[in-house]
Amino acid sequence: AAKLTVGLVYGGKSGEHEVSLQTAFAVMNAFDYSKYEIVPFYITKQGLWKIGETLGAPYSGIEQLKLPDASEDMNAALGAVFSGLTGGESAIDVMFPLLHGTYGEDGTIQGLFEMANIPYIGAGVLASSAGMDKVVMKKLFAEAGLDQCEYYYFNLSSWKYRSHELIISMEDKLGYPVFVKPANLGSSVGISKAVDKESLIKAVDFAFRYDTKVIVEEFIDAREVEVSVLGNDEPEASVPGEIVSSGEYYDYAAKYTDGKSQMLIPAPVDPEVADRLRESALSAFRAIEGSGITRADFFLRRSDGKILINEVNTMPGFTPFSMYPLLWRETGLSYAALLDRMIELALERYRFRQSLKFDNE
Ligand code: G1L
Repeated sequence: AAKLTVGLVYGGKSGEHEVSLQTAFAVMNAFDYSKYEIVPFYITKQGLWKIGETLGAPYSGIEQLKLPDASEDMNAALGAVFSGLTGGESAIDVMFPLLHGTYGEDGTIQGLFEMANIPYIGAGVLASSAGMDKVVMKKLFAEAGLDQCEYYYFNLSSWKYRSHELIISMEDKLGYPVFVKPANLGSSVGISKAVDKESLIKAVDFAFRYDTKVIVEEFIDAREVEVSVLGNDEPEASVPGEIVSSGEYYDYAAKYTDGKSQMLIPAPVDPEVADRLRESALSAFRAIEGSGITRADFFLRRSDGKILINEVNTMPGFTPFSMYPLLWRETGLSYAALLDRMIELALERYRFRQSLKFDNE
């Protein structure tokens, strides 16, 4: 059979540009080149697209991912990729968007692929944007009956004109300490902790530098556990893993480290707790109408052992040493097998949606 052409899209305008390059390099090296050929798409920090030659083998180093300046040929090749916009057939069978943040993870690049009629891996437009907005996500979780921490949110104009009332309501509802975050960011910028009114005001002003909507969450003394979910209409959940901040860790067999913290895989929790975590991860996936993959992040409250959903991530860390693939490896699915499955799921979702009628013909 002919090889499947996978478009690997990486780089991007976000602060995660370098992480994206490293991830793209890992993914590129894991593909089975007897089944796939790769077309690299590099998005520069300025947001410009560059396309590379079709690859039958991985690049030998990360630097090669930074493609040369655009040429006429390159622009023609990009035109062929997006020929679906003018009624043609794309040169790409499936796109793999490896992009973090407000340009790529929030549903915009998924919308571009939808309009160009190209299948793509991972969450669709709705789940991607819902997963990027902490407030929308919490509302969907509440609707699905998932337990979560207490929170409060407001926009910039309420803060400008009614900050006094907001602070009083917040203090009543959440107490201190609290975490203050921009509502719309995937990464950790703009986040700070507040312990009293003065630091709360500072934290809110700081968060408003990154977004026009801010969310304030109660502090929970809890363990952090995560579950990987894979699938479309019948998703499956991995074993849970635990994140332990350095210092807390002492002795555990399967430990991995990502620099700042350690991962315990599987998480040392009772089988009954593990089952409930997996069930909740599937509910969270369904709540945001996920497809392909998501990582569901939970708090296990120390005082009473209660499971609280924190968030889902439709574009989790994805090197072979990241939590998402490691949890699948522990569950019996290798990194390469995971890539195969993600591509299958992308094509399955595309075919299913193709068969729907989108107009009144
Ligand atoms: F497309 C998938 F599979 F959904 C997908 C896309 C992006 C999975 C994981 C990621 N992750 C990232 O892009 C990143 C967090 C490594 C970018 Cl910085």
